Amino acid sequence: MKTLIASSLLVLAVAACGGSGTSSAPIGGSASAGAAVPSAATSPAAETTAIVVKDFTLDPKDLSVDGTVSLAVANDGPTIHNITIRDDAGTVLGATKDLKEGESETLTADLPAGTYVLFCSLPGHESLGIKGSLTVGS
Ligand SMILES: [Cu+2]
Repeated sequence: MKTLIASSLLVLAVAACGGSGTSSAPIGGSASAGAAVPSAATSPAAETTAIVVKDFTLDPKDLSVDGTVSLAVANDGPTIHNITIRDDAGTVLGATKDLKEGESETLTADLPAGTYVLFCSLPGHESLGIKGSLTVGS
């Protein structure tokens, strides 16, 4: 009897967890904003770099940018991931939201020249391989 109760609780817990993870409006990655007006007169430094995060890899893993950091992060795998930037001291300097498969977000940050870590802040994901480096030039 005890084990029966315990296992039904477990099923409930698993169901609740799975439910929150899968229910979502079908927001596709295809809805492009298309509002960016290219203007040569304004800051030419914001060059966007595309990053694909997928279970459990980051591509590319090592990035170098000059000027403003602008990363177009796309999740191409079934596991939710974010991309977070931290410095040597462990201070978080920017992050995307948690992206589901097919979602994307552009992460911009104005960082001093230096080397930073890119990683997913969800538990265990960094050690599983969602980790890379970001070198910011002047
Ligand atoms: Cu992750």
